[in-house]
Amino acid sequence: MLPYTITYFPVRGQCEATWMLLADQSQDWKEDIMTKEMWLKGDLKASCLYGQLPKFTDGDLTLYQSNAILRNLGRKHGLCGKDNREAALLDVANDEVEGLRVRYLLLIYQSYEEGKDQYVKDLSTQLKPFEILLKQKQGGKAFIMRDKISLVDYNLLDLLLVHQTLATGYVDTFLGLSACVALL
Ligand code: GSN
Repeated sequence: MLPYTITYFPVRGQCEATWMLLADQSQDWKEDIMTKEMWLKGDLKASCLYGQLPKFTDGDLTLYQSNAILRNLGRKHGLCGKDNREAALLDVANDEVEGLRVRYLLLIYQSYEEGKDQYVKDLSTQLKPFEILLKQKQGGKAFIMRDKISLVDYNLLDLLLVHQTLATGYVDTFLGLSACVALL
């Protein structure tokens, strides 16, 4: 039996960072793909604690909330820093990634036509903190925690790739960020 099962829709959405983490860490997992038609039947939604996907199971452990799933895998696979101090700094960075993800989702779902130009103009301010973190690179590696990959790098990479699609080539103007994309 595979250790992990992830139930989600056939999109990258809130699951891509988790899938990248698992693949990069050479972990196997079972994908339980939920089509819109299956979801609209309502049974699974009713059974989910918060009525939403992704749903993650590891034996008798069931989790919801993409960031909680990511952090759980981070703890299991040594991707949360080497001590409490690094774990705390990674928490800050991950919350920052989540903040930008929420802004992005609001743009896409609520104000794309009228909001895109301003959003792209503001991107340099939004992405600057990540560039500063990644520029601390060591040993030729550009990760949030210097030379050791963490759960936040997968989350950030997914977000950067999404923004590459939104504003083609824009992320390449950030040296540290493009290094992160290239290295991962
Ligand atoms: O990060 C998380 O897992 C949650 N804070 C959000 C989960 C979520 O928004 N799930 C959506 C699909 S992903 N995004 O757009 C979901 O399950 N939608 C279906 C529904 O009936 O709400």
